[in-house]
Amino acid sequence: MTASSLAAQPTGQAGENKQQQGQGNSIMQGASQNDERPSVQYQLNKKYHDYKDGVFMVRAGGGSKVSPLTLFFPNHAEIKVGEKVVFYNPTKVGEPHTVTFTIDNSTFADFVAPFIIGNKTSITSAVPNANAEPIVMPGQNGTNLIIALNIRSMMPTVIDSTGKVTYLPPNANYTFTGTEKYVNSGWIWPKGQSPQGLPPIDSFTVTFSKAGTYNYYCQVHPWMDGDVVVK
Ligand SMILES: [Cu+2]
Repeated sequence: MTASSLAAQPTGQAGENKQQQGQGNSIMQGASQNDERPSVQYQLNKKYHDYKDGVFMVRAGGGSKVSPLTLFFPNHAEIKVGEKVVFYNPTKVGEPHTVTFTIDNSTFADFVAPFIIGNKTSITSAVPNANAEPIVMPGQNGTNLIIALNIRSMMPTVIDSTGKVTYLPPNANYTFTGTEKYVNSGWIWPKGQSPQGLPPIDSFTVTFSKAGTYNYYCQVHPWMDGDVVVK
């Protein structure tokens, strides 16, 4: 729209626009708790807690098909020693999230990483005639590099105080001792929406056995973060 067409707008039309805005607002006031619009979700984050019988539910993501949300709801949980937090993904489309506790910064993990392979290694798609080829590029000393998904991001993974790495089954139920360097949920998908070939993870349950503040974030959307305060 140009400035001249704006100026030419009859005053009656501007009045109609105002009326439409007013109707929109009145619908929002009557929104239900299942409403996935961002404005409603932000309000829920402040007042909505699903916490009973020692289990605190945290939504990793949410939102509608056209506006998936990259936030934890609520992003602050307060529980008692020995209680659980269950993280799950209620998004309407297949958008994954992780719940990642990086207590020792040297254990930071990205979801893709370069790996060294011999330059004679040939890589062929496992699916004949698939429209797929991995990223391979020259590395140092005559090697090649392949870019691959990082299992320590995709799968539930724990690195303990000695550096020992343990992979947990999908939908893991893990008890945090408070001495870990790294605890990760793996990629949590909305139930039934994990892509073929990836671990079908739709939740992560953590029992906290020691008082403290536990900060976490999402590896896929690093601006998503939250904490669990255990008293
Ligand atoms: Cu995320």
